[in-house]
Amino acid sequence: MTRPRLYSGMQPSADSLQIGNYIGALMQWRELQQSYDAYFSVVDLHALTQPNDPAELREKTRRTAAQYIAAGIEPSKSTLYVQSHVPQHAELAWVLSTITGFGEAGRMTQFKDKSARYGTDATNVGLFTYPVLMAADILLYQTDVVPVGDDQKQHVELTRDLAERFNNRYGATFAVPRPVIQKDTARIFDLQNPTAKMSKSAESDAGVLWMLDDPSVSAKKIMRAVTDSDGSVRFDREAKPGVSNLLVIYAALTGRQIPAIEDEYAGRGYGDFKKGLAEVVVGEFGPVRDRALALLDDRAELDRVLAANAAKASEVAGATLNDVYDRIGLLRRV
Ligand code: AQP
Repeated sequence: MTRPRLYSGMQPSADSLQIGNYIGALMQWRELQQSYDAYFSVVDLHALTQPNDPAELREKTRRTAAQYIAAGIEPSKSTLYVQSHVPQHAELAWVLSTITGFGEAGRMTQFKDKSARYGTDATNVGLFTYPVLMAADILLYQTDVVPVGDDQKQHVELTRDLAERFNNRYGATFAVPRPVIQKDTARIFDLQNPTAKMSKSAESDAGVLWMLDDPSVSAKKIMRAVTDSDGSVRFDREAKPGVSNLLVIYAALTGRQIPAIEDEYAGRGYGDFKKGLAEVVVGEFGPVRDRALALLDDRAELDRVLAANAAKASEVAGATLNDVYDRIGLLRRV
């Protein structure tokens, strides 16, 4: 029986992923690859919507791929590749942009937020068409399921609309994907500013736990995490966002339930709790970090794995794009 297909990706927007990426995405990808025919890409074309130093972008791309593998994505089981290695992504994005309304793209809240933040002059057209490229990523592989955070749900809805529009106009071409929204509990917040999402592009490093941080640095950041003056280890998102965030991290990494952790630390204060969490974090990420660094020590082998996976992805993507070109009436080169 063929397995349903799944697509997801991350931007190579930092030297290291942060543990929100791990808990919110990679841990789930690792599980899902067992039951889905999974495609995981490092979306370097999307990362071009931000300013990049060319050498750094190349480095971040390799590092992101190495961290996928170190976190348990198996390149022999899943198709793990770099987006720009498969040129059909950019080609299909162009076609889809011609059936996307200007107003429709303008309603995307991520674009509205980012363009408001950067100002008109610093907002590029790529940021505007970002969701169209994302639609192309997904539709090229006849994807059934897209695991995303709540913030990306609107982009998957647009993808569905574009797939249905194209199918209605030109006949059944694309599978219409459905989003699988990660649970809210999978959302990790900044340790210093626990109402803001932990993010690769956070302004300050102190609130971000990087997957490739030295273990002693991670432990220090946890010990300095913002809490409150109440003193009890208790989950209350509204009143105790800092402690609640730490509890969510603890529970996600250990697979334990939050009430059991609250019981364990009842009456013991934040120092003990943070020490316990630091041990959990170091225990989880120490081996991941070692594996990622070992993979980065043999770049030729990493590049070979990425090339083989890109070749596999290109076969599927090429077949979809050929079909699209035929249906819309492009004269094919003989
Ligand atoms: N704090 C988070 N908690 C839970 N999940 C998170 N993800 C990101 N941050 C958290 C999930 O990780 C994946 C990464 O997607 P991305 O790299 O395309 O961009 P993003 O969501 O914008 O992630 P960052 O780390 O905040 O990157 P920058 O700073 O570059 O924008 C997604 O599945 C996301 O849900």
